[in-house]
Amino acid sequence: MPTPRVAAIHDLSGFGRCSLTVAIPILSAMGVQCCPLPTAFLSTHTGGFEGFTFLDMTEEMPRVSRHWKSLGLRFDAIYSGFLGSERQIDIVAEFIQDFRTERTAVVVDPVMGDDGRAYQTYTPAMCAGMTRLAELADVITPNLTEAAFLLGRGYSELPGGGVRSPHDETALRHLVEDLSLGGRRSVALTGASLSPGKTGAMCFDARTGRTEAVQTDFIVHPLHGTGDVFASVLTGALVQGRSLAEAVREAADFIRICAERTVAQDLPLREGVDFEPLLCRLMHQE
Ligand code: PXL
Repeated sequence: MPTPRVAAIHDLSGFGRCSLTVAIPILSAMGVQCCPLPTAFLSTHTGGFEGFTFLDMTEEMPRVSRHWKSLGLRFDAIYSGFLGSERQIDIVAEFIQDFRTERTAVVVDPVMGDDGRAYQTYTPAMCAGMTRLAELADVITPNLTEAAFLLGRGYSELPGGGVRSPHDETALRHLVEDLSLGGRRSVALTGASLSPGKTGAMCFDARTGRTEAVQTDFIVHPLHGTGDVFASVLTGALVQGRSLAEAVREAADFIRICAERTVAQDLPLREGVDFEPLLCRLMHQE
């Protein structure tokens, strides 16, 4: 099988393990070529650090896209995450329209917020734009906060009022079905807990029409960047030809072992998931 290729549209945060500093090593370990299209360069991520720098890459992105187009590049997946400005919504939408083929998986991680609140740099207009962008996706990977934003619902209207877990299974199933836009896109809703001490994802697979829960042991919250680790492993597994449920299982299990390692060392949660020594677990023998 030729090496699959993914265009990864995320920020590059120098410290704090998220976005491209997670996506590039994870996809590489999985035997997937990652082509980064940075949305911003930050000194750290915006969750739990003060005084971070932020270089907006909006102007550069269409230039990169035009060059890649002139080279005739093709991607097995287009995977987007944290965006740096409202204008980037249209730039990423155009990128998807330009590069999407029959065999391209479009994975939109609708990064907007957590714990019921938007991230510091996200405006209401960006959140509204993210909902439009996510309509182009084959697969979305929201957390519960992002699910509320996508559906225009209050966080407190979600299963468990957003904050209490475990969540009601029927309510989670209805939620992913609502997020699927009538079965048009697949959904992996993260942070879904079906029983005490467990967490994982509730999935809707648009290919089969099936709704399925994937659960693993709950280790700790809030561990920064778990959403990025999840969506990166999921994207890697999808381009390797796995089903949505198999890809979600691999992502959830990898996060669990990384979270165990992070907590065992008592590392600051804002420094993210201590995943590097565990990358070998994502490698498959040829
Ligand atoms: O993990 C999501 C994320 C990605 N990139 C940046 C962030 C965050 C969440 O805070 O700040 C820069």
